[in-house]
Amino acid sequence: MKALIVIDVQNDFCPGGALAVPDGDQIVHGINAMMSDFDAVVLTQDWHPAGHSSFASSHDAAPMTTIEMPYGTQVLWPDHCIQGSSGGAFHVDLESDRADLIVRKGFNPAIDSYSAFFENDKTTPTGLEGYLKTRGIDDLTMVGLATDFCVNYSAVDAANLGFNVTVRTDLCRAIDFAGSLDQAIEGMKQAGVKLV
Ligand code: VGL
Ligand code: ZN
Repeated sequence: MKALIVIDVQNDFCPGGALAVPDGDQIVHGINAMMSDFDAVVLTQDWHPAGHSSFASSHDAAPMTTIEMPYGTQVLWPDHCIQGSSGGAFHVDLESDRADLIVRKGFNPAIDSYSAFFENDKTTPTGLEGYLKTRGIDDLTMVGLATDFCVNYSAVDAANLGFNVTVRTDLCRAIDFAGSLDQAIEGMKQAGVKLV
């Protein structure tokens, strides 16, 4: 059984949003067109409380700088995807009604969560592994935003959990900050993720 995992296709990651990914909105129609090819469609939604610890504004720091957190280095982002805000909503053209499951992540004020499977401490699970495995799903295709952060972390975790993982790079877009895209591609390849 196979699932399409659609990562964070939300207004704040699209042009005009708080953490806009270049051309982030260009993938939406291609993603909609794929949905009927899968046994399950899962959407993820970055979903932070106001004042989240991944926000530069919470540390009196400039966006796109880094700090050390108890779980490792954390990039500090502009405020984005605040719970219930229009920036946190899915892109209006994404056919979100077709989702079997919506996974929200990043709701813990003290820990960021790029991956759909684990928070950035790499131990706190979101529950998605259990959902997929209990539905008999072993094959995942990932698309969405951003290639070098949430798609990357989700794909590597999924491969490490034993799923067969393909990333459709044509249906992803990257932030590409300080070499993050090249690093992400290398890391995904090493984890056994198929990039097509
Ligand atoms: C993401 C940075 C912060 C993503 C989420 O969806 O790639 N990036 N929060
Ligand atoms: Zn976030």
